[in-house]
This record gives sequence, structure tokens and C-alpha cells, in this order.
Amino acid sequence: MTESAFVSSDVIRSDFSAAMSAMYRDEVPAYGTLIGLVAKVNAAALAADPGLKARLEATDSLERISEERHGAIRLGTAAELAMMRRVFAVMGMSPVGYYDLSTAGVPVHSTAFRPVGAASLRRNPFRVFTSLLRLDLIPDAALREEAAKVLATRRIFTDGAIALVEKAERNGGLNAADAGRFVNEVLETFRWHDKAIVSAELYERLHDAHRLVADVVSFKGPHINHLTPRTLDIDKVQVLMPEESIAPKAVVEGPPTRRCPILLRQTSFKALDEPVSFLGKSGEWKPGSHTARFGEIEQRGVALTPKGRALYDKLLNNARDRVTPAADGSNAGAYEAALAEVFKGFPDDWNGIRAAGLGYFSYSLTEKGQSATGHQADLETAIAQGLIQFDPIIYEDFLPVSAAGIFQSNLGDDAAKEFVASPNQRMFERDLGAPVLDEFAHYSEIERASLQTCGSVLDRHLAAE
Ligand code: OOG
Ligand code: NI
Repeated sequence: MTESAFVSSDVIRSDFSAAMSAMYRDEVPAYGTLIGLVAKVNAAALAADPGLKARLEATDSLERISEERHGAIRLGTAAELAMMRRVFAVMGMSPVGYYDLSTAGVPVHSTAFRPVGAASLRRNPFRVFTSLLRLDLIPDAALREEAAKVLATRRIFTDGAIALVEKAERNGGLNAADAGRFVNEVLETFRWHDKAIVSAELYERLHDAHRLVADVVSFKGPHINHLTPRTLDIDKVQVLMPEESIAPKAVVEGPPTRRCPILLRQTSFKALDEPVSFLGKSGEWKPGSHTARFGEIEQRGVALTPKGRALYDKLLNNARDRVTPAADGSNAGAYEAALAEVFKGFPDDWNGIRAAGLGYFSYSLTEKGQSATGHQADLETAIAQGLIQFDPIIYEDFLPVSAAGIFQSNLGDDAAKEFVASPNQRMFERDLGAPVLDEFAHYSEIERASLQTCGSVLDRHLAAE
């Protein structure tokens, strides 16, 4: 008997994200409410703008518009991270980018596992923002050691999951039956466990060091802590959340509302207090509670070049210097006003963004360009003559300042601690067992490849600007 054909990693990822969504809705009913709200707002946005609907029909799969775009987990050890990389590889997800959150008072560094390449992203863009706890940033040596000891005892992957990863690596893929088993086995790693693996007393000490340390160390596995569908109108969902009895975080993270969206805007509802129990001295369970899980929404715009990103960072800092958003939302209006005012310094038309070298664009021949013969020009002339058109390349990654804001509002807003900024990408990549993909190099390559498809009208010498 021959093995049947391999299932594409895109299909495994889609099945996995659907399974995860179902599990999370079941575990966190408020998340189901959020999904319902997002679907409603998306439908209204599409009905109000037929142009938007036509564009989305051409570029995305409209029926999947409200599906999850990302989730997040927090891991405890290098071995967990390395194995997670192999698990995600089976689903066609590679580590992209390095995020140092220590600067923002969160003792982790992170990457995003995500599909790379237009076809895979279109099929299903699901990403997992994956953080690794940095015990080295916890000053109390004894506590550090205790935490490491607890982490060393846990096994976050099932034997079945490990066996199927090894099989996929050995054979180069999984058949349909194995892929189905793989999804079920891997789902176990992301499941919530309401029985802690530490005592209430140790939990308290971990919690005092940093709430995130308690979240990572105290449980059997790295429960998925949020999922994030895409919304077509993030401001609307933010406003409507309270009507559905879910409490939004104080402000939307990222750039302000704009005509030409840039990077990534995100907001979430605050993490819920959930009942858990801790190990008692004589094996009994003691009731307690833990706050970790929430729901988030996102809206994406054009990927920025290093120059565009530097401008974004500068403007965001300016806005935050003017008004630091308070956790209770009391100055949310003032913050939004400052943000909008400061971001007048960022061009808000596609050609302006492109011409200033602030964003990445995908170039293609217009109909006129396709039938043009023998005529070659430089890029700007070809655009002006209507031979070449350009579309924004969507940002598929994350933003450290926004991520810190999301972490903070969901760990309790007093969670920020002072850590010495210590990005350590080399240590992260060593623990991961692979380098992370440089996001800027990646977008730049997509842009370059698109220019190559316009070769028939571009003067070669002039094109190589
Ligand atoms: C991850 C927070 C980062 C985002 O959307 O920026 C994130 C976490 O809380 O574990 O998911
Ligand atoms: Ni998120």
C-alpha cells in the first residue's frame, strides 16, 4: 500500500486555525461575542462601500474576511521554543522578525510564526506571536531557579504531536489522516488548564516578580491567550464593544485612523478573571483566580520601509510624549487627538507615501503597459504615463510598542516593571534553533520581484535605481 498524497501545509494551517477558533470560543464565551460583533461591523462596512467590496473580492477571499488573523502564546524554555518552531513548520509557518519587549517592561522576547509568500498568505494568513520568557531579567536568583525547576518538569507537547512532527520532517509532509491527527494533537498544547502546577504561595511570588512570569510558569502548557480576527472598521468595533458587555482596552494601538492605512492597528477586550486552583500542601486543590485570556481585533495597512518606520516611530513617540494614554481610558480622547495631529507629518496618499520612499508597493503593468511596445522609460515616467500601477504591500508583522500595550492592558495595567533594555536576538535565535527572517528584507524583495514583472516597459538601467 502506498502512502496517499501529502496535504499542503496551507491546508493544515487553515484547519488548525479553525480548530483553535472553535476551542477558544468554547473556552472564552466573550471571544465568541467579539467575533459576532466583528462579523456584523464587517458586513455593514461592506454594504456601505461597494468599491471596498469589489476590491476585497479581487484580492482576498471575502467569505473568510472575519476569520482569525493571529493568536499569541508565551513559552517558558528554549526547548519549548525550538520544538514549537518545528510544529509550526509543518503548518507552513516560519519565524519572522525579532521583538524585544524588555524595553517596554515585559520580560520576554518574541517572534511571529507566519506564512511567507503571497499564495500562502491569501490561503490563510494565520500567525502566532510567540514569546519566550526571559528569566534572566528577573533579579531574584532563588525565584529564578525555582521557576526554572518547575518549567523543566513540564511537557507541553503530546507524544503524538512529537511523533507526527518527526514523521512530517522525515517524509516531507503528512497525508490527510495524519494531518487531521496532527491538528488534534497540537491543539492540546494550546488548551487552557485550570489546575495550576504550582502552589498558591509560589504563584504569588511569581506574580509579584511579574504577572507574566506567573502566567508562563504556573500552568501545564502555553494556553492560547488571545485570538484576533480582522475588522474592516476597528474604530467602530472599539466603540461598540461596551454595548456587547465587553470592556475594551483604553485606546487603539498603532497609527491613528487614516485615509491610507499604514502598518497595523489593534485593540482588545480586557483579560478576564478566571477561576483556577492551586496545589495544596497535602494534594488538595485550593481555589484562586488568574487573569490572562482576552480577545483582540486588527486592521492592517501598508508595510513601511525602514525610513517610513523611523518616521512612524518618531511620530508615535511625539504623540505619547504629549499625552501618555492612561489605562483607565480617562484621557483616551486627548491621546487620539494628539495622535491625529502629530501624524499629519506622515503623507496620507498612496503616491505620496510611495514617492517619499516610506512604504513598500507592488508594481504591475496596466493594460496600456501590457500592450506598449518598444517604449522604455524610468519608473516614475512609466507611472505618470499610465504604463505601470502600484498597490500597497500589506504589513503582515507586528509592532513592539503596540504589542507592549496589548500585553500591559491584559496583564493588569500595573504590570510594567523597569528592566534594563537588553535585546538579545542571538540568544533568541540560538534557543529557536534557526535565524528569524528579516521583515524589511522580505518586503523589499517582494517589491523588487514585482518591478521585474514590469521589465518590458522599464528601462533596465533606469529601473535599477
Ligand atoms: C502577545 C501580545 C502581542 C500583538 O497583537 O501585538 C500581540 C501576548 O500578550 O502574549 O499579540
Ligand atoms: Ni495580538
